[in-house]
Amino acid sequence: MTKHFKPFNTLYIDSQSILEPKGKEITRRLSDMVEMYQDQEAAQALLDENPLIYEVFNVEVPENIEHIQHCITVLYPGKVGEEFFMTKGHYHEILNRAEIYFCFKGEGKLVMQTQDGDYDELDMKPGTISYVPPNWAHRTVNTGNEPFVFFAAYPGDAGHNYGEIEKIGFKKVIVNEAGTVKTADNPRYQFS
Ligand code: M6P
Ligand code: ZN
Repeated sequence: MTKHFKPFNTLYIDSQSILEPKGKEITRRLSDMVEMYQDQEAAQALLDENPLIYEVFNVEVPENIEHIQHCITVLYPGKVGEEFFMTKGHYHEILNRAEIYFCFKGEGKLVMQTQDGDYDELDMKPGTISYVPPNWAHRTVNTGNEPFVFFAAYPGDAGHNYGEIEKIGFKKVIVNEAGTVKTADNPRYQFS
């Protein structure tokens, strides 16, 4: 008889921010992504405190096309200057791999772009299911005052490509402007 991969449950315990069983965790503090924020003076000033920006709790499954990677991200509230805390953001290494997000706590934006210059963003709140189609880079931004918690699932072989985004960022940045959430042009991005 063929030995199949066994089905399993994972439990996310929101009150403790833990997955059972525990998988690979990624913790990103300001020092891990300081250059990605627009206001470098504000970023440097916050470095002593080095706030925790987000944590990713991965469920361990094989990284191949037969499987579906899935994880919980907890993105904390806060700002660097006027720019809201955000994930680094990435294209998939295999560019045409899609992703699905399901938000269950907090609020934020899902910022997306393609390599040929398309840009889009979606609002996320508890209950929102967001579809990131193939070829779109994606980043989440916490625009609220509480942790923004969402589930993500994507093909097992997708991989993460941070290269270009780590240097330049997305076309747009999400900032606080007099108490409202605003999408502004990213000055580092070349507009044609
Ligand atoms: C989501 C998914 C993960 C990703 C995480 C953090 O949960 O897209 O694959 O790792 O967000 O985003 P990033 O890897 O861009 O820092
Ligand atoms: Zn992804």
